[in-house]
Amino acid sequence: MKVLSRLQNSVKVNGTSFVLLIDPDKKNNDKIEKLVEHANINDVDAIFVGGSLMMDSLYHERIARIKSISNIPLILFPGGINQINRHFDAMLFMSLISGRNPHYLIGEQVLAAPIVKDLGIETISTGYILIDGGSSTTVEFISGTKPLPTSRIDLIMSHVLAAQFLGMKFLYLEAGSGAKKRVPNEVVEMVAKESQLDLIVGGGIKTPKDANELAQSGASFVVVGSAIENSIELMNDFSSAIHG
Ligand code: 1GP
Repeated sequence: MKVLSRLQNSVKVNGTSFVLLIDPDKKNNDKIEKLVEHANINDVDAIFVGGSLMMDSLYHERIARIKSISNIPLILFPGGINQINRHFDAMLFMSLISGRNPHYLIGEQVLAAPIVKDLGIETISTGYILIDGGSSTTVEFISGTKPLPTSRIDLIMSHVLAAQFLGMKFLYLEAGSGAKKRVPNEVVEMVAKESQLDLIVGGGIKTPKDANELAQSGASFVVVGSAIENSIELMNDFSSAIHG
């Protein structure tokens, strides 16, 4: 079964899925194997791998290593085309629709498309929306786009509906890695209620309680990166909080 159908079925049957985000930068070199081994036994539904910046040239070796020890679907959450390789089971084929920088709306995708076809990686069409998380984030800086304010639910909903009408499968509400404030429950509730997209929520989710609230609010996928990178022993608590 394709990764997209597998993930969607799991959400339908089991409710909200738990996604572990691994930043494959060298700062995590010693941690990566541990993270994957813990994920294998803590009911993690998918692993996203991605980051805005890579500070060394060993990225592709790290992905090969992750793939070789993981029992979980490995999905590229791309920061750029240089992160594509044959080790992924699928990739989020994303457009940063909350911004107006043409390079991240369609430029990167055009450069990536022939490589993706050549490698035969499954693509999951995803609308990516940056939401203000109370601090400036790397993704904001690199993409040169401003996040949408949480008070402008009309603006957020217009972007969400545009993604739906364009035929995207997933909608990623992103506060940015390490954000001060995660996406608020009310925003997730509204988007889940008013759209038919599978909703991924991530950025600044610091506690299992936060993750549980987002699952209750209607997120299909809750993504946790930094909090688990900092305290790997929290993985099991996050898993229980998200799966309910
Ligand atoms: C970032 O949504 C992810 O793209 C995860 O963010 O590292 O803050 O969990 P954190």
